[in-house]
Amino acid sequence: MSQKSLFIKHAVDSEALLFGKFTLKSGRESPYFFNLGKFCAGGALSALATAYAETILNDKIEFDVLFGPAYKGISLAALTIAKIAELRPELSHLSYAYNRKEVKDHGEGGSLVGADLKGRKVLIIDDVITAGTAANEAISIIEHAQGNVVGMVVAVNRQEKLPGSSLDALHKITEDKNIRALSIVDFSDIIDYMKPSLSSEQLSAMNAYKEKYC
Ligand code: OMP
Repeated sequence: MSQKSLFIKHAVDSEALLFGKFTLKSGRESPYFFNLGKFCAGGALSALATAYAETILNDKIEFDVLFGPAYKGISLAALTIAKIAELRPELSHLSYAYNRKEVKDHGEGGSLVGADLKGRKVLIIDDVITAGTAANEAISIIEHAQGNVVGMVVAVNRQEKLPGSSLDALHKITEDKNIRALSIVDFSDIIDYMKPSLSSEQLSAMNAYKEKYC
């Protein structure tokens, strides 16, 4: 089974990938939803970390720090950087960082935790990209800390085109910044893999959504 198919199978088994009617952050009504929070069992999380780690390693992207934006990105960055060290011990020096949503005014203070970002090559890890709002916020945080963003990896690229652009948010943002765009799977992979298991209504809703927004 390919890495993409295996990931989609895990997502369906964990009920992270659902089909029906869902309202997105953008207000759009979508026939599918990917809820990464459902990867909560140890085995599923290990498979998730492997899928991210292999996507990153196969790309051969060079980076120093894996940055996971709060909240969901935090555990993703920790799990994935540990999995990379497990798969490739020579990369054990790579580290991770994340932001807090609330600035801490005691102890070490500040809103960034983990590896220093200043002057380092930073790869952003996140769950899903739709309109790119979360991605742009993460880029601002890293640039403010004088880190150099070198790429972005997501589990699911929903491939929805930005208004007035021929590109989806992941490719528009990464092309504008001249950085790498990585995803474990895209919306089109989900349609391909799920085709035999969806009802004809579900499949036509998925194709209609793709036609309208992608
Ligand atoms: P953007 O910030 O618009 O790119 O949307 C990404 C965010 O939308 C994710 O981090 C989630 O909070 C949420 N989301 C999902 O988790 N899964 C989906 O399938 C779709 C969305 C969404 O609302 O667009």
